[in-house]
Amino acid sequence: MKIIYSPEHSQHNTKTELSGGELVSPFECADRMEYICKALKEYDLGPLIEPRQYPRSHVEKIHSKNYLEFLDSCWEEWQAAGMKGEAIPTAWPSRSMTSPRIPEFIDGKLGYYALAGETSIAANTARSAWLSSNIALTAADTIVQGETSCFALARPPGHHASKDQYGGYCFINNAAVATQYLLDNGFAKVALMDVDFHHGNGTQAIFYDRKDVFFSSIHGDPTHEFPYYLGYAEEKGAGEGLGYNLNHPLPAGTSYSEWEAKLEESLIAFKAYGADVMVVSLGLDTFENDPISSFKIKTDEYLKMGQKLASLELPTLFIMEGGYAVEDIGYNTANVLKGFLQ
Ligand code: SP5
Ligand code: ZN
Repeated sequence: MKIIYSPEHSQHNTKTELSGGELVSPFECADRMEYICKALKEYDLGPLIEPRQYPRSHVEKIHSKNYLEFLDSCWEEWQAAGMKGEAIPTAWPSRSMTSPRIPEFIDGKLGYYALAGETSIAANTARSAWLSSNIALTAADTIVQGETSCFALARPPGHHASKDQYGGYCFINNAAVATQYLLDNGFAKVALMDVDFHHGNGTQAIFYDRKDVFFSSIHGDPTHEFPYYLGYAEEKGAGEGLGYNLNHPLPAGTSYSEWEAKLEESLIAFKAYGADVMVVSLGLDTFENDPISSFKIKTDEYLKMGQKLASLELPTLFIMEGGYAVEDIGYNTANVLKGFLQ
């Protein structure tokens, strides 16, 4: 399986994450990629290939122009305002303040375009986000060219990013950009399976009223887990998209066998839908020792996850999302791909 990767991701190297009332070193860190590359190499899973650069128009089909402009200029504006630390929002257009106006000062813009406050922005964050989307596009192109599987080894991740909001460590929704590219290049119905521990709120929102993408997610119950405000089982799609959104919120302590029963349901729904390609938002934060999550999947069980995903027998594009047990993420990721290829 071709693996699309660039070491340039490491330019997104923020120092702070607001967590538990403290500024800690970010869970979503560059080291994650080192461990993954090492394990993929050890398992001989495929060649690492550099991404190509695609026109911005592919990303503009998913994200609004004003949001992308904000992303590109945020760090300069924050610095120009004399702020000392990394860019973190502190005020939001919350339920009691609903003016549609977008503020002009960076502090107000940050709250407008952020859906959470844990994700800091610094020099090169935007650059790395764009590079990450080019990795997803290059991988999608590999599927368009006829390969039956490909892995977009990208960071920062994407599935929390919506049309015009960042957060949850995500800026550009790589899975959504890749999905749109597949639809624009010969595929008709995309099954988008999000296996990250957190609900893929951004991806769900982007495709919620569309029937050309069936989004399904298995995740920590949002009554107790980030992103809290989306990801419930009653969210089934809207308009033409009604019936093409399937959420499986699960409690803390969920084991692999309980998790797999939900994956089975999603795969059955994808088959009935008639999907001709699958995109997997591959988060490894379902691991038993993940520092910010609460499922109990073991390293060996990721082989079964890969095998199960392969049973759908569709061309499959894997896109890297979360996973924060840095020393284990390599083997967990490699096992999914190895199981898929078996
Ligand atoms: C892509 C992805 O997996 N994003 C996850 C974003 C999670 N953001 C909220 C993190 C809350 C962490 N709480 C830490 C508790 C540590 N004991
Ligand atoms: Zn996650």
